[in-house]
Amino acid sequence: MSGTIVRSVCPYDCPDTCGLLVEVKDGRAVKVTGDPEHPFTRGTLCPKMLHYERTVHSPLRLTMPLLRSGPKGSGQFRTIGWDEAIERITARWDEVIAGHGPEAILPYSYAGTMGLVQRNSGHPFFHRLGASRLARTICSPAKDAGWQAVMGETPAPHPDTVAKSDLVILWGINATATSIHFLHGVREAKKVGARVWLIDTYETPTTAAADRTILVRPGSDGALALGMMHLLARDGQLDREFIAAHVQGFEEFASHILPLYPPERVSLLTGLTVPVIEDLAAAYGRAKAPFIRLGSGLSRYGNGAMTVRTIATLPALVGAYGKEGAGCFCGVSTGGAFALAEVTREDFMERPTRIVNMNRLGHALTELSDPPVMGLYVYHSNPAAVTPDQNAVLRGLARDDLFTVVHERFMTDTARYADIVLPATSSLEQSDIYRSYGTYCIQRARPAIPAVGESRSNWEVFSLLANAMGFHEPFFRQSADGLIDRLLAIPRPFREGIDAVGLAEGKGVELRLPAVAPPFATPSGKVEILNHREPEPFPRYIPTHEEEGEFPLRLMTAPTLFALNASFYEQEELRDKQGRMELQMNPVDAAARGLTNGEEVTAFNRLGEVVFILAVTPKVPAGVVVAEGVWWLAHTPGSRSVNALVSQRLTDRGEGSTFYDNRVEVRESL
Ligand SMILES: Nc1nc2c(c(=O)[nH]1)N[C@H]1C(S)=C(S)[C@@H](COP(=O)(O)OP(=O)(O)OC[C@H]3O[C@@H](n4cnc5c(=O)[nH]c(N)nc54)[C@H](O)[C@@H]3O)O[C@H]1N2
Ligand SMILES: Nc1nc2c(c(=O)[nH]1)N[C@H]1C(S)=C(S)[C@@H](COP(=O)(O)OP(=O)(O)OC[C@H]3O[C@@H](n4cnc5c(=O)[nH]c(N)nc54)[C@H](O)[C@@H]3O)O[C@H]1N2
Ligand code: SF4
Ligand SMILES: [Mo]
Repeated sequence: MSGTIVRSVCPYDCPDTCGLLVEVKDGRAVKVTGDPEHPFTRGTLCPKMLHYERTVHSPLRLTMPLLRSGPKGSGQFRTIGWDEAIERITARWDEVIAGHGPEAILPYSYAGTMGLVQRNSGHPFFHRLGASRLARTICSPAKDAGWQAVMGETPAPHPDTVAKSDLVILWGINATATSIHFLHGVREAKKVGARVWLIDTYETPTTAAADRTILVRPGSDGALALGMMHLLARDGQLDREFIAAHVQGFEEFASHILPLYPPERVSLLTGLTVPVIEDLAAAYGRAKAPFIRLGSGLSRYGNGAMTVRTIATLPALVGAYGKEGAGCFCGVSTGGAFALAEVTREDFMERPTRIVNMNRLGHALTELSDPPVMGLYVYHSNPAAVTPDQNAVLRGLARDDLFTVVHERFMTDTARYADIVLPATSSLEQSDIYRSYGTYCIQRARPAIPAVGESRSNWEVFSLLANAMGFHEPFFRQSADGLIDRLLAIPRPFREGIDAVGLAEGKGVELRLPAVAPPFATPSGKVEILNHREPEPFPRYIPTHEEEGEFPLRLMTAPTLFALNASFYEQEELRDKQGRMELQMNPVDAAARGLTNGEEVTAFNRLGEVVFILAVTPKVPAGVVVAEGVWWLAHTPGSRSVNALVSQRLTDRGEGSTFYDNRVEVRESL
């Protein structure tokens, strides 16, 4: 190697939050590898990040601010300078505020970068402005709500403890795509005899990591968990001692709820046969240390929070919580590791402003009044692609009276609708501090290369905007590194005794592990099967939005191995690995419709129509179709991508997205 090696962090919305080694030559990143010293990465990267330098130095990178010169959506722009861009933005915002008040301005951001400073740097600015706030609930608030209803703030076990398990259930997670480093521990467990079950709605690539894969009817996992608990109780496989000491409400649950879920009924609800349900329950009951790794897919339904709540109840019945190698891993919450309020600055808000749910952007842009949204500022998110009800979102973005600014690395589907596009730095060009939602690591990154073109980081742009808007708080004039230093100067129990030298050197270091053992971090100190703070006191099976629906096929909007949400589509090689934008369908469903493999088909429902290339495969059960990836419109066979088929309905708790709770019919494309 002839370049310099610089440590960095994978900025994407992935539970692994890998440590990177970046080889830099003449100010360019030439090679990116996994950091062998990072405790979770252990030197390997996923297929998406193997050539991150191709994203960072892509010829498609935006390098100059742009001003729209054609109709919205046409992608016609001319370059302008930063001064002009900032002047135009603030002048137009002044007009919007004069006419409609500051709440007519809506920020829209999510997780293009996960670094705490860059990700949250718009909050202080928009709080100070008095803009509408965004409820950032597109990902997994229902999962959090479900977990919290039972376990409160109880932390997740260390992900590596899965290696000590003798039964691993990968439940609604395509870990090969979405958390590949977690499988390291799973392989360790297998080496010493653990069995691995995968529960999904179709045969994902993660099937290869499992001894046994079972496919449930979409959204029915809560019923499966109830069926398992019914059998554990019937067969005397309960940990009575643990229940007596550490569980709230079990007796009532056992007498009122569990009798409602005999295997025959659960078979009807889940589509699994009685013997499969019996096998799973018996394996779970027999295991010494059963470990559930719960994904987010099954929480993106009208019953998503209740499903997670029900599954979170299961380990309590066999005393798996607090036992090494056992329990349930939903995700790590290390928010407490940093004083994040120092970044988000809610105190800059004069009064609590309106909150708009990000899943309902289509509604917000087309129907909201009092005030209507007149100014939209999008940063590190691509709502034209990733947000439910694409047709409503695009109708909104096409409004001539809407002033849209998009801060992006690429000319995304959303950026095409902007009045002004601002070029964004990539993670290798900016400073940040990262925590993770899948590991207990934190890591600091400093720029590895100079900014590409005239691109600027989120933090820098908000500093410019704050200055131009006349916000005189010194907060807006500090550097991102200054703010990171400040965060690190505020002590937190999570960071006590950590490897501060390693952290300063840019290494991934582990936080102090919180105890998972009882008493649990719930109001009662127990696992709360009974929870009176919830609208429903006990877990039970509730139907999905689309339990019965007008259209016959249930649509899975699943992740792909070769992209992350709508990111990585700039890399042609990764696109090629996905092939074309496919819809996977069972041979029986294809035959019934006279459809053949490889042809163009149109999937449709009340919300829209999307053209896919049909992939006929037995890996998908009859009655289900699967569309992996969130494609950019430029690469689709038609004019829309999958989220044109996804509704703006929300989850039972947490106001989350319901990406998986939709139905379609499919016909040959004309
Ligand atoms: N390669 C890749 N990695 C990613 C992402 C990506 O798009 N691609 N996205 C990132 C993001 S933002 C997130 S939030 C995480 C999410 O990663 P996960 O936690 O894995 O959740 P999902 O990706 O939503 O869905 C996982 C699986 O749930 C299955 N599923 C859907 N409905 C049901 C159901 O009713 N029951 C069961 N048992 N299974 C069901 C889907 O088929 C899918 O295989 O991954 C991150 N990592
Ligand atoms: N059909 C379907 N839709 C989905 C999902 C799905 O599985 N299926 N997953 C859903 C989930 S779980 C999530 S979390 C959302 C994710 O939604 P998003 O967070 O919007 O999606 P990403 O594609 O991860 O990132 C958006 C953009 O951020 C830009 N970006 C990256 N770094 C920076 C930066 O430092 N500054 C700026 N200004 N821009 C930057 C990237 O170029 C990228 O275009 O998508 C949701 N949508
Ligand atoms: S596994 Fe996740 S964190 Fe690691 S390199 Fe891939 S996307 Fe980044
Ligand atoms: Mo997500």
